[in-house]
Amino acid sequence: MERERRFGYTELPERTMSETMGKRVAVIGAGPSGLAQLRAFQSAKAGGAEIPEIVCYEKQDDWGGLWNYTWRTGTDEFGEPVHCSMYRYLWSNGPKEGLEFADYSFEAHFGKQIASYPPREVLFDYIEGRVKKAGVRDWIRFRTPVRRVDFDDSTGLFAVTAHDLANDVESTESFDHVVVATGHFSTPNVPHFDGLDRFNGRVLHAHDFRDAVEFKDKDILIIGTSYSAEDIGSQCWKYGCKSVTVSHRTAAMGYDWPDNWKEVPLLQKVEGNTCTFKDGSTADVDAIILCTGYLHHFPFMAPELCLKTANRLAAADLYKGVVWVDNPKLFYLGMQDQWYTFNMFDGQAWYVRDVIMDRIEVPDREARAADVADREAREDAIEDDYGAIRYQGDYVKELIAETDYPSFDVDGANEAFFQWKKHKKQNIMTFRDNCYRSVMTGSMAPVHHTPWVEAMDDSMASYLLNE
Ligand code: FAD
Ligand code: NA7
Repeated sequence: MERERRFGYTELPERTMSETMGKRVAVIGAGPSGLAQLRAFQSAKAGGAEIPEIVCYEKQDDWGGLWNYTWRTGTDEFGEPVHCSMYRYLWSNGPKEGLEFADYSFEAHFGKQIASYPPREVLFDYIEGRVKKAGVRDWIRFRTPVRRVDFDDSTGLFAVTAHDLANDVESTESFDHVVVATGHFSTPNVPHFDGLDRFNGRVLHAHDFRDAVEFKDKDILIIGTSYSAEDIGSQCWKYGCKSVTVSHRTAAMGYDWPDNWKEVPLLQKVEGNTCTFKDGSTADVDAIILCTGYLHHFPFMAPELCLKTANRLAAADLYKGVVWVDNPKLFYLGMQDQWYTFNMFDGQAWYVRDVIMDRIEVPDREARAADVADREAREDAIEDDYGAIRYQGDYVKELIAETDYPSFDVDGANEAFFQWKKHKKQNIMTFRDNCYRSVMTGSMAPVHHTPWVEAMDDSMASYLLNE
């Protein structure tokens, strides 16, 4: 062990070279994207194909990625940055009919159709159900963060260095392919505002928000106008905060908010508890929650392999949204801004699997770069959110058409998103009371037994009480 730590190299076991096409694949992360990759390979194996040896490295002690909730913030018991950005009482912010797996429906998992906006624990259970059934847990090395990924041009192999935290051993292994599936909503983007260092209350980023009850009877300021801002503000309102002020950089969200909400321009300065905004207006607040998004952050990737992209639909430097333009043996999953999630990750994972298994040929570098440029140009021409949903739906269609991932009615899933947007516009505090039809099974979701504003219990037991 000591030798491994000092010299940092473990020989590839001979056994593996004679098995499974002789290839080894490292999957980094066992969240929804990484698990999609494991399920993709397992489904090929179940179909009789010889698959590569798969090693999945996971930093946390369980799978599920962001859906694996922890009360911890900052660093964990090993001094690692806490991955979790989720919080208690989080219910899906979009309809489940848009994210359903095509090979494992909600009805198949729960034995009945369930309402359309499940809380976190319910979605965790659903994600876990598919991979438990697939039997891929043994492929995962838990509590093993990847520290470094390098590529050796002379051997055509990656060297992946990982730290087994429980045994405190660092070692390096060789792989033919690396799939990075570490997510991009975990490392907070934290801007500075004048006077924050002297603010007489709590300042936190959405990444560290865990429980709205903390803000009961408080006046809160939220910076940002996207999903975290909207949902954390709504949670705090639901659990009894005194007022919500939302400060925007670009534009207000413009929903018909409750009376104790207001939307204001960007924060300029903080003096004591008084916040001054760009239009000169002020608000006295007890806490400031920075819902200012996240950074794509891959400190373990060698610079020439490291994805640098804005949070957009056409992520930079990824052919077909997944293949690293400069080295097609390297893949990134789930790096796009997300309307579609779980079934898009599946489309990506099945595609990556087939590239690795030589079922799909990747074109030369010039064609790969042209593909990225085309995706960017088409994204730049999108006019509104409806266009963005169609764009990402088309991407899902494109991927699944090239593999044996079960085809599904993507236009129908788009329609669920369109309805969701309309329902939010109608009433931002009741949109989760609506239900939609599954494009996988054709059945309609039941109306949940309790309107979202009154449902304080987010447990799975409570959610599944629906007939
Ligand atoms: P993650 O879920 O982030 O998983 C990445 C995994 O990689 C983690 O398990 C992590 O521990 C591991 N990892 C990270 N670094 C390393 C390393 N160096 N070595 C080894 N392992 C590592 N999507 C929806 O569809 N519906 C929602 O309602 C919804 N709500 C959301 C709410 C919040 C607050 C956030 C932040 C996101 C939400 N999302 C939602 C989007 C979310 O991005 C996806 O649902 C999904 O979790 C992305 O999966 P992933 O596997 O790509 O990334
Ligand atoms: P997003 O969707 O990336 O949004 C980030 C928000 O933060 C957006 O409104 C930005 O405003 C705002 N922002 C970013 N930097 C600043 C600065 N410097 N000042 C003011 N405002 C800023 O992140 P979310 O956390 O909301 O959502 C991420 C995921 O979590 C998502 O998939 C959800 O499902 C949950 P802009 O509009 O750019 O002016």
